[in-house]
Amino acid sequence: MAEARDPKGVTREGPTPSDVFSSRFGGAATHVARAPGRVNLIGEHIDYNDLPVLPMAIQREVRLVYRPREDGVVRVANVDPEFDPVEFEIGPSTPPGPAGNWGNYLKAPAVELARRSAISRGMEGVVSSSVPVASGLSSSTALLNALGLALAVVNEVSLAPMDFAQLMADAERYTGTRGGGMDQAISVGGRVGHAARIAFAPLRMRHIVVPGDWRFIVAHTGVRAEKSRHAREAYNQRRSECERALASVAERGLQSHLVPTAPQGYPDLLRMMGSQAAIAAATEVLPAPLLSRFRHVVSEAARVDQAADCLSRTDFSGFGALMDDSHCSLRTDYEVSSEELDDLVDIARDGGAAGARLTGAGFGGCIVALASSDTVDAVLAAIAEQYYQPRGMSDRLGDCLFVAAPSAGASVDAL
Ligand code: NG1
Repeated sequence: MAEARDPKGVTREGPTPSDVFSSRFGGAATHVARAPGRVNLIGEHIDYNDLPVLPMAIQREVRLVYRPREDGVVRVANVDPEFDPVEFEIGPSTPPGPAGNWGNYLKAPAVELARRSAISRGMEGVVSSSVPVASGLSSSTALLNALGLALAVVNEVSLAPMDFAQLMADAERYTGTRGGGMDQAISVGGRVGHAARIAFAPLRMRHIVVPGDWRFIVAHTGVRAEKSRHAREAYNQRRSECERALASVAERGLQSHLVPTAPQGYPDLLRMMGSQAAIAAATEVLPAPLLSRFRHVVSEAARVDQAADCLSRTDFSGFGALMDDSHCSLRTDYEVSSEELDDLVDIARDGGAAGARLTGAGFGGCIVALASSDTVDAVLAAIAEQYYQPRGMSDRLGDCLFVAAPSAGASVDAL
């Protein structure tokens, strides 16, 4: 046993990945694959509607130390004893384990790679992670990307970054969540010092510099957003509500000759009708709660483009105001916030943040708040004193509260 210090300074008691590797598999790992988590700055619950989002990769990451195997077997252990070791044979129809099992996030990329190319080499490896689980920071995708990248390298499958990200997005649906493609794309394509505007169908990414004096604070409610369990149902339900809303508004558009042909998805609908006419048509045909879901999707897409502009022009208060509007829309129209998320958002704003919002899927997890290099300490102190202290969570500050650093995407290195 030793004190393991990951490269980002999160200190954990327990065996190091190399200790676990040698005791479990003998010898030493040959490579390390790493994939970062992400914080979404704005554009929530719209990636699965093929509308653009604006996240950045963060310094918290999943690391997988591994050694290739000549057979098609994958054996993976985790330094965290909460997660049992996993072993399976690579194949296009490897069945998933029970819902919520972390092994599904290891099988997912293996199955998807096996469906696309005849991969035959496996690996043995050990996972460690500094991305808090079920927090809206995309820990599941970081795990999936790290294993997927390792298997791609081991099998000499070479893909352009966005093609690989799309493959990983398709892979994640194996776990039962009908997610969008934001997390896989930013975890693959993140760039130091940059956020990225990501657009879909086809997947593409435009990096935008994060001004040097902007600080994005991430604060965890302490409530896990278990998307692999109950929150998955709520998430998938939102997605099907969006599909139903789109179908009704598109039909209305056709009937009233507002669109020449049936729109193929949200981007098409908005291109043909414009946001205002789309919301007006929705108001005529959609029942609650579909109307409010639709209003969130359309208004959030507009906010992403305005926010990308604010970022490019270093319009700090403009960006903050859009974050506030996004939270309001997620709380009232999309109904994915919680009392704890709302509390944290209020505390951050009252403490001097330019704007704050829930980030990720919601139902618990984290908020993101925008501060400047001058106000960041005051905002951090307000959150520590008013949220964590009264809840007896002050000893968990290191895990729950941090300033996100715009970081690089996934990579593999020889050890
Ligand atoms: P998180 O917060 O990691 O559960 C999920 C989806 C994203 C996106 C956001 C909401 C997955 C892997 N991730 O993220 O695609 O839809 O919710 O904006 O499904």
